[in-house]
Amino acid sequence: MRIDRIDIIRVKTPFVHPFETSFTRFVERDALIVKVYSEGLVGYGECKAFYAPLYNPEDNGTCLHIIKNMIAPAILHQDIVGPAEFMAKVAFIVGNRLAKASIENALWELQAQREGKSLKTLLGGTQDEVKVGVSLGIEPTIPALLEKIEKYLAEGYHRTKIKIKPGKDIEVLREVRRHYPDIVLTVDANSDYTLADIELFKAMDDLNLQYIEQPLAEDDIVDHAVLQKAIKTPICLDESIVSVDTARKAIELGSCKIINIKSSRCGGLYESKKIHDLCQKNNIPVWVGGMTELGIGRVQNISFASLPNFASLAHDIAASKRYFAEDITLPVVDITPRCTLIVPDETNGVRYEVDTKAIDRMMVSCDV
Ligand code: OSB
Ligand code: MG
Repeated sequence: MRIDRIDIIRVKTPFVHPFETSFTRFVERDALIVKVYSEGLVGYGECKAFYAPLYNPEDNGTCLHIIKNMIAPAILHQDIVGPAEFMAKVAFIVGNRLAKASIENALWELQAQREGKSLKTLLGGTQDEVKVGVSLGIEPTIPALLEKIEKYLAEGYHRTKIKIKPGKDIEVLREVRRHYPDIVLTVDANSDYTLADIELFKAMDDLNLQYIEQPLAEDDIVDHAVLQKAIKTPICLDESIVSVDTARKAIELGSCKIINIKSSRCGGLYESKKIHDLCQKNNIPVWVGGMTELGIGRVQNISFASLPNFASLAHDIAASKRYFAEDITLPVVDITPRCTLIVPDETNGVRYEVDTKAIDRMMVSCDV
């Protein structure tokens, strides 16, 4: 497919409720949407970067620069067979995976349109619907958190994940467990601890957590291996896994028993499918992580989650209304009464269109 033109649209929209993690308190989603034009078709991609480099090393400013000044010149007016060839063409750019993934995602969309196939079919998905979990931010008080847990349990969410940070961890978790002895419960530390906190994680073994997500620093897969050997609760790596190679090393070292795959963090769906396949071979269950996506990214996550090794665990792909009052797909992503998401395919009539009017309403700037 010939790449004719790329637009980069910056949008902003408020969260319905501020989302606090160990690294920031998000009040709005500030995002880049890319629009790739090819031979009369348009493919959209959502860049998952945030307003500042607090979770990933990239942010919207660096992604805008890399897409506009490095990726676009490398592919404009060229014929590119698909995502694999795109990744080879931009391999000279070190890192910058979120920027690459946004364009890569748009190329998958274009390929789906050209071949008249769903993204699920292109990727080799096998599941018709996927299970949904909720990720809850840090709340000012335990009662406020319990209220949120109650709300999402009532909606049927299959797993409750709680963000923790030093000082707001074990007591909060014990209280949650006391109120809800049987729910599927996980925690996400977003890299805010070190091996000096090993006793804290040993204490968490009593809480029957499904996993502890990313307790230590992003580049600490050696320390994660030490921690995993010292505790029974499975460690799930998020930030540490940025490529099939980092996944292989983490598995070989025994740094985790579960991996959260965010395709954006790994440069796109092409690389991420390889991680999925590697984990399947090694009996490492995977689930699809979230980046508080708008609809375009959210829908792609649903299709990715249809791959077979994603079947056992719930995903951070909530209903859009968990984060936003307004979104950029038609229809807006919503859960079934079973708290699942139906994977769009050629036969089931589930289709999402981009709501271009909603994008226009949220737009703050546009680079062509
Ligand atoms: O660590 O999984 C994370 C949100 C922003 C940045 C990092 C993370 C998260 C979440 C929310 O946990 C996932 C979602 O519901 O989109
Ligand atoms: Mg995480």
